Amino acid sequence: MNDDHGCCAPRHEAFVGASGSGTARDGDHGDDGSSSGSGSGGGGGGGISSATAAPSTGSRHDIEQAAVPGQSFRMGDGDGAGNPGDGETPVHEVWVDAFSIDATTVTNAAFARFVADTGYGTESEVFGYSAVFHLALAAELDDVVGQPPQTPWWLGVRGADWAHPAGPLSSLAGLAEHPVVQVSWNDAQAYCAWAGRRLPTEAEWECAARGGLAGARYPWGDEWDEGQRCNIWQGRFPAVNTLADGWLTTAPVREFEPNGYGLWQSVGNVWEWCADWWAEGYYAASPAHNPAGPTSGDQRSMRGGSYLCHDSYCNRYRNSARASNTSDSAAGNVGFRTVALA
Ligand SMILES: [Ca+2]
Ligand SMILES: [Ca+2]
Repeated sequence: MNDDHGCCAPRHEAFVGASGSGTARDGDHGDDGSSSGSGSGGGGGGGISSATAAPSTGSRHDIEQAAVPGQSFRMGDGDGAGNPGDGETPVHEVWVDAFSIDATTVTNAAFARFVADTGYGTESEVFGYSAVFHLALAAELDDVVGQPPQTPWWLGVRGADWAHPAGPLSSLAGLAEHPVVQVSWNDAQAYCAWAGRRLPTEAEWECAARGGLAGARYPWGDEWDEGQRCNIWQGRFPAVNTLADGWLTTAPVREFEPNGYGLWQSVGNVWEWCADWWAEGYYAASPAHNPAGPTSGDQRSMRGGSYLCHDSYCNRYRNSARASNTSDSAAGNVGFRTVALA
């Protein structure tokens, strides 16, 4: 557990009771743990409770695929850039079997097909609010139901959900090929169940993000060249964004250049849910073959950082960087990509 990850994406509980709005309720967490690990994804998402369960209907998932060969790689932070408490060390050798992963994160267009096909209601819709970055807010002030004191740049916004990612006055106009956001881990599981897919394990995610470059800090290598390779924050967080990379919040999923395996924007843009339970100390106990995370926990892992990352504040736009959140939390900077079932 690491509460510092609230800077990356707040827990939905951070807003509960903040305003007495009456719309926010502490829903069933809907996560019985049965779906942890690498082999899940087809079983209905492991106890989705409050949101509408999605039937498994085969695949309308049409995200381009990237093939990652089976291999052994050095997992973790080998250059000391990691944050204490994030558990990026020890670096350890890991084997992962070959897999096929989405070249981009799941888009709004793809998620819309899922919702149209199933009628699925996301957890943000059930709770009645979700987390929006303050500079992106598209809502009346009356709809701001909370603001965590430790991370005041996050606003709990009534009516914010995947189709209204910045609040009820926003829409998906122009965002069809942007990553879907405001989706919880449970929502991502429901999508996977519909698509006949699963979330990547952290090991698979990191292997894919590395793109075949052993030990590199970024998907393109070790060198940083002023934000032209990915979508993060430039300027003074959280108030001044120079937009040097062109984007305040999400960028289209094919912005910038893909890595050696053809993955786009594994670092930056949006955090990506992984299948694993989160544990800071997991690397010291990780099995060497196809590690799938701890057998239980109270948060899920996220990887890759987002448009809110900044070198001075949250340098988690790196291959080895790790974060976490509870299964029912969602925010405007968290999405996911999926992996084919074996
Ligand atoms: Ca940016
Ligand atoms: Ca990403």
